Amino acid sequence: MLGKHLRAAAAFAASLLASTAALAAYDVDILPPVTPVSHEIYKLHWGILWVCVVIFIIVFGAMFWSVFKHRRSVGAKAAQFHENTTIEVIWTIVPFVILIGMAYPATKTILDMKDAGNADISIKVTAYQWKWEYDYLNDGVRFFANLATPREQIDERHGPAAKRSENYLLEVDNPVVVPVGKKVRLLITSNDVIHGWYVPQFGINQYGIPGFIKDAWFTIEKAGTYRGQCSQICGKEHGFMPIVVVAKEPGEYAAWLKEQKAKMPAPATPVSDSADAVATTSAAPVAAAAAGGASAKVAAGAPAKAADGKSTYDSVCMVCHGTGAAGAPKLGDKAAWAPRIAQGKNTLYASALKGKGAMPPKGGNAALPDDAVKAAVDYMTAAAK
Ligand code: HEC
Ligand SMILES: [Cu+2]
Repeated sequence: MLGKHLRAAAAFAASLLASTAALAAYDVDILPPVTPVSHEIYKLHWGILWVCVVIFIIVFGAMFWSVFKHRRSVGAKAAQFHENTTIEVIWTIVPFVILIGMAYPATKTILDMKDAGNADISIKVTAYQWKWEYDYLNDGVRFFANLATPREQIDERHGPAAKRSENYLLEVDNPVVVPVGKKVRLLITSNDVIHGWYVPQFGINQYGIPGFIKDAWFTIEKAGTYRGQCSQICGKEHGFMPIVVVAKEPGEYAAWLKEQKAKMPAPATPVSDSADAVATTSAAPVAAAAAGGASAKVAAGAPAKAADGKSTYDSVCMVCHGTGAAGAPKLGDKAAWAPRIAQGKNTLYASALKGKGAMPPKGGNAALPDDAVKAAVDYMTAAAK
C-alpha cells in the first residue's frame, strides 16, 4: 500500500523535474535590451520585481508567523489596542518611501523615452493594412516593408503547410536599415486604422494613429537584426505585418543609403520652357495626359505628350514595380515579365486599369487617364524585352 503511494509520488516528482529541465531551455526573461532606454527599462523591470519579492516575503512572512504563533490551540489571547501612533506613522512612511524609490527612476525613464529631440535621422513610419512604409525624411528614401514569409508556409487549405522558415512571420522583404550609435527618431502614423510599432528590444511600443503623428526614438548599440510585430489588432492580417530593423555600422549604412537613393525616382524639377521637356513631378504626367485629352489646355505652347510612359511609371508605378514590392513584377525583370507579356497587351492594359491581385486599379491613382496607364504598361513591357 505504502509502496504504491511512494512509487506514485516518485513518478510525480520525476515528471516535475523533467518539466523544469525542459523549461531551462527557455530563458525566463524579457528579450535582451539593445538601446540605452531599453537597458533602463530592463533594469527597472527586474529591480521593481525584486522590491515586490522582498515586500511579499516580509508581509506574508509576518502574517504566517503571527497566525502560527498566536493560534488558539496554544491559548493565544488577542492584544486589544487602538491608535498606536508609532505603528501608523511607520506603515505610512515606509510604503511612501518605497513608492518614491520606484517612481523616481521610472519617471526618469519615461521622460527619456519621450525625448526624441536632436535626432541624427528621422524616419516617418506609416502603417497600412497590412504593411509598413518607411520614409527617410532627410534622404528622400522611401519603401514598403511587406511580410516575406511565403504563403505556402501559412496556408493549410491545400494540405499541411510547408516547413516553416526560421523567422516565420517575423521576416520582411525590405527591412528598415539604421546606423549603429546614431539617434533615430521615428514619426509614427497610420493610413487606415490604429496599428502599433512594437520592437521589444528597443523598448518601443508606439501606436500609429490615423491623423496623428507620434514619435519614438532609439539608438542601437550593436549591429544586428531586431524583430517586432504590429501590436494592435488591426484587421485580418494583423499577424502578418512584422517589423525588421537592421542596424549597420555607419560606413555600411552609408553604402546602403546610396544604393537606395539610386532606386528612388528623380527629384522634382521645375518645368523648363524647352519644347519637349517633360517634368518629372508627380502631377506632371497626369497634367500632361489630361492636356493631351483636352487640347485646349496644352501648356505654354509645348506639344505635351499625351501619355509619357516613363514619367507615369516614375511617379505612380515605381513605388511597387521599382522594387518588386508585394509581388509586383519588377521593372526590367525579364523572367517575371515574360509570362505576363505572353498574355497579350490587352490583358496587361486591363490588369493595369482595373487592378489585379495586390495591384490597385491604375496603381492606386484613379485620376490617371487611361492613356497614361497604357503608356506606362508599354514602357514597362519594353523594359523587360
Ligand atoms: C501598390 C503597388 C502597385 C502599383 C502602385 C502598381 N502596381 Fe502594377 N502590379 C502590382 C502587383 C502586386 C502586380 C502583380 C499582380 C498579380 O499578378 O497578382 C502588378 C502587376 C502589374 C501588371 C501585370 C498584370 C498582369 O496581368 O500580369 C501590369 C501590366 C502592371 N502591374 C502595371 C502597372 C502600372 C502601369 C502601374 C502604374 C500606373 C502600376 N502597375 C502600379 C502592384 C502595383
Ligand atoms: Cu497593424
